[in-house]
Amino acid sequence: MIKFPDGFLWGAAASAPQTEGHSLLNGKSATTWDKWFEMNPEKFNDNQGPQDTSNTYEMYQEDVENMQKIGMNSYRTSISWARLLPDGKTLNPEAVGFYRSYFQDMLDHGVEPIINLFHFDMPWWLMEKGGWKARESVDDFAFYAKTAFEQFGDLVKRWTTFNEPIVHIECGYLLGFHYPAIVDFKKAVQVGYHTLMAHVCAVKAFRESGVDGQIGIILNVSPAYSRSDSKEDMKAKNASDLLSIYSFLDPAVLGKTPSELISLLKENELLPYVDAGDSALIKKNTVDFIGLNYYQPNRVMAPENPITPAKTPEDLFAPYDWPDKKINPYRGWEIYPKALYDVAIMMRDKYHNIPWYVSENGMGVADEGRYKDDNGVIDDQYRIEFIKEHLEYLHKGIEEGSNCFGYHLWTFVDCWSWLNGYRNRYGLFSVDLDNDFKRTIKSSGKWFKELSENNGF
Ligand code: BGP
Repeated sequence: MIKFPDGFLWGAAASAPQTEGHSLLNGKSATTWDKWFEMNPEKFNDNQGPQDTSNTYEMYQEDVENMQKIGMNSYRTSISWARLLPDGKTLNPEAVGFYRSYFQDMLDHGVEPIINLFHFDMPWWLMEKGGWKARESVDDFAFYAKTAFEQFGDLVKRWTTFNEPIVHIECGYLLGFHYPAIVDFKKAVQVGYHTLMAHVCAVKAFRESGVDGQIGIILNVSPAYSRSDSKEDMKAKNASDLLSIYSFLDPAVLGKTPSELISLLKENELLPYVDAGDSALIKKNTVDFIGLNYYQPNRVMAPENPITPAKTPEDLFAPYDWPDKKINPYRGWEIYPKALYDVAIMMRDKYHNIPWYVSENGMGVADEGRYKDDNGVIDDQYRIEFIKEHLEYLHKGIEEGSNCFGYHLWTFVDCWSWLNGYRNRYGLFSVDLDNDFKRTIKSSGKWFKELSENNGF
């Protein structure tokens, strides 16, 4: 039997835009997702836009009961900035009422709400000013954060500023999966820098608010593994880790951007504009804990014909097709559980063993209806296997001293996945989009109850 430390968090993660629905109702203003869907619905799987998602806005009470039923002791979701402050300044009382009852309900059912502030859902009014490209976004975000601490600080004891900042940077400014879907490495770095400063200023606002609790940030971690240990391949690995992991983890935990990253950006003419006083702010406002979302490693090799200065990250590290990889064919992501052990050891050794948790891990599968048993329950044994394999490696890391305090699955109830709509399902509960969003437990949901009751498996 694999046992986890006492008080370990067992739960799941989701976000406001992917679950709430009521996207343009109850006083919420548009985000880039609402606008993009209005402009280009054909980009979204089956024309599934952000308007209804999983209807948690109306169904949260049932959801919270289900959380308790399957033994979840914690749940991470986000507040929608555009719902709380539709114009960036004015408080929406309906939003305050909604979130207060949602969070209170969780507390009443023994589920700790861990609340995140930004999950890829840029308000449209801010995008019109340039989004994270504009320096003023930093102050706008700090004001939003302060407002959230004031309104919900009595209910929420663990806050996070951003979910996977690297993703909105990459997907919006390098890969075309998020609005504004442009390819511009230099802009991507500037957007990243302002995101970092927005995070730092939100941490500052938290410390100044006097609210009791802790604050952290959630980062996606795709540790790089190189084709070989040749000097060139190792350089590629290092560039990948610098850009995608250390860029946020170092300043968030150690209060400093790595000097190697600064040199890399300089060599490639990518240095962002910074304000005097920023480094002091970064140094002072480090976090209490870290959330790490782990889905897949990054296999890399030295690029064959790199261009300097680099036009895209692929000029610094090229993708390597590892012949032994195991793939989740629906999402196209490699399944490599051992990385969780490597990450645990990285946190122990490189980040002074700061408390951290697995804030997302999970497996998206298309067309899950085919796995229904005679009782109409999706028998997702593959998901149970996936979780077990990852937990085994996580456990090994904890046994060797890594300070991990929880595991959250992506996700609790099937939710909307950006351009992928409802194609891949991740939940412990399914959602029937043709039947009033009816929730039905899957085999993995039943198994999760045993997992949390036994604090292991
Ligand atoms: C993470 C995001 C989530 C979620 C998940 C699954 O990167 O934080 O929002 O979407 O990945 O990925 P996807 O929905 O793209 O399949």
